[in-house]
Amino acid sequence: MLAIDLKHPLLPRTPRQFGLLIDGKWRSAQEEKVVERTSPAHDVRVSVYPSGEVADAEAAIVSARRAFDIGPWPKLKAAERSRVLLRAADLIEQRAEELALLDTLENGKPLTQARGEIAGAADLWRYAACLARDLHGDAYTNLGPAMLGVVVREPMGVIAIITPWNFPFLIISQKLPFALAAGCTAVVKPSELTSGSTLVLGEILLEAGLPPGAANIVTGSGRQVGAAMVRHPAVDMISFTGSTAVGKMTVATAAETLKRVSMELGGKNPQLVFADADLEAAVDAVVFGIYFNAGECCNSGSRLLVQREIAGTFLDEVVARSRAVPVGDPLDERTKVGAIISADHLGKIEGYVTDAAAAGAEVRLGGQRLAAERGRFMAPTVVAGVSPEMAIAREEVFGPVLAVLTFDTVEEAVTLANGTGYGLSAGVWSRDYDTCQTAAARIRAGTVWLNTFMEGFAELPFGGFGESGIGRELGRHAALDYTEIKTLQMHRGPRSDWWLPRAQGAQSPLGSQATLS
Ligand code: TXE
Repeated sequence: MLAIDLKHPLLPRTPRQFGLLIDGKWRSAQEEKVVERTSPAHDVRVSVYPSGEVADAEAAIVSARRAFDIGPWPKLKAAERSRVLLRAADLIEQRAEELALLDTLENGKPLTQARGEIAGAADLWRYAACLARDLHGDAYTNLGPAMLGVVVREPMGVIAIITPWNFPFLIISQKLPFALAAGCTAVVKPSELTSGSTLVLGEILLEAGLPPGAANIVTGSGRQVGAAMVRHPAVDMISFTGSTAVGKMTVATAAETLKRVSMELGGKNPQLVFADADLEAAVDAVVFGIYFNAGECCNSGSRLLVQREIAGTFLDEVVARSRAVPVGDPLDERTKVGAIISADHLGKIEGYVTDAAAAGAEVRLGGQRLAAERGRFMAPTVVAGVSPEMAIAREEVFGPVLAVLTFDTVEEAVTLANGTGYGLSAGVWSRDYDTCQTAAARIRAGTVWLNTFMEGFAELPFGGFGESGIGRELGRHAALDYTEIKTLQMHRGPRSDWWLPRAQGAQSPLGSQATLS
């Protein structure tokens, strides 16, 4: 039975109350309804946010539109925008413990891990601040002596940002600072399960000097607030992270007003382990890859594809190390895997394992929820003997459940790797250069890690092929995605090219003389 410490000094005695941020002011929802969040690890009420309605979303959009059309945000010099983003990064660091604790209490992730995410998020705000200073277009001087072509990049406009519950503060920090760096204004809707840290970010942005309306935050359900943002004609672009199902719906609705979309959706990411790999490093990465964030991670390495000649011993070691993973109270600093986000989600995870077993797979470890004094926890689970057509091999389980398949050749490994509709990321483990390069070239995924897994850098683009999404976050592309291109064609010198030909030296009643240059 997992022990949960209800007397932990970091557990709040009373839930924290939040408001909506609209036009630089905090307010309650128009209908004064609220959403209460209970810690999935402790069953204690930790946060209360307004349950926004369509009218709140509309007020936020009007504010963001005004802040874009009238300014001042899009009209500021990049250096001034950059300074606000840098101040925000400093304030994020000053309030890091508070932000990490909120994400831990609302999501159930280990506090030690949440601290790392907040530090990573501050780095993203700084990186976006750098990009703000270097966003520029192109000049074409090769169009002949009479023409200068200038391609300018302008801010895209009002961005609706919709985020999920698995990395609340990190994911908003993969979007909002880049949109702001480009000069856009935003309306943000965090997940109704984990809105706390995003609302604290609102306080930080006001303190950092972001003008009213440049970033608005409306909490509430996806169906009400999120859908209203996607439909609204005054929104120019949607940046969404969440399920593939809602992502597809969002793209369809956004098409009615031809909004730009950036979609970061699910994954069913394989780790390919070849017999010649550094198996010690590979086994550690496999265990990390599936249990990090309790497997509630789009990049989770949820499929292990292992070469048949080492499959037996490698799998034994995966199982042994999985058994040793410390699951428990997220406030305990020794914990590596915390609670599952919701009761429904835990049931869904267990369902995948039950169905796989019924279809003939072998549950080598775990397979069900763990007995705990409070909260909801899933046992680290290893399912072997999985075949490619099983749901556990194709669908995103989003839990600490590893599906194991075997292969003989590089060809077969690549076919298995590409055998789902997703294409977010993959890991390849081999000491052979050719194996690594061949696999990396042929795997259809936005990121391929070679002899490492799930490392992330602000500089490197992140996003998916196929049903894993549209567009890229992070890297230079992130800020460019929030710009619109405008072409300026500038004639210089006297005209020499007339639509209706004119005689050399002919006088015009307009006072000009036709000249040939
Ligand atoms: O996601 P949703 P859920 C996957 C993962 C998980 C599954 C369901 O497989 O098991 O999705 O999670 C908002 N219009 N991922 O239900 O519903 C919603 O309020 C506009 C992968 O939480 O997609 C939230 O803010 N918005 C993923 C956000 O969309 C709507 C991370 C995501 O919620 C909406 C999370 C609507 N009609 C889950 N309906 C990843 N890529 O990392 C909901 N929302």
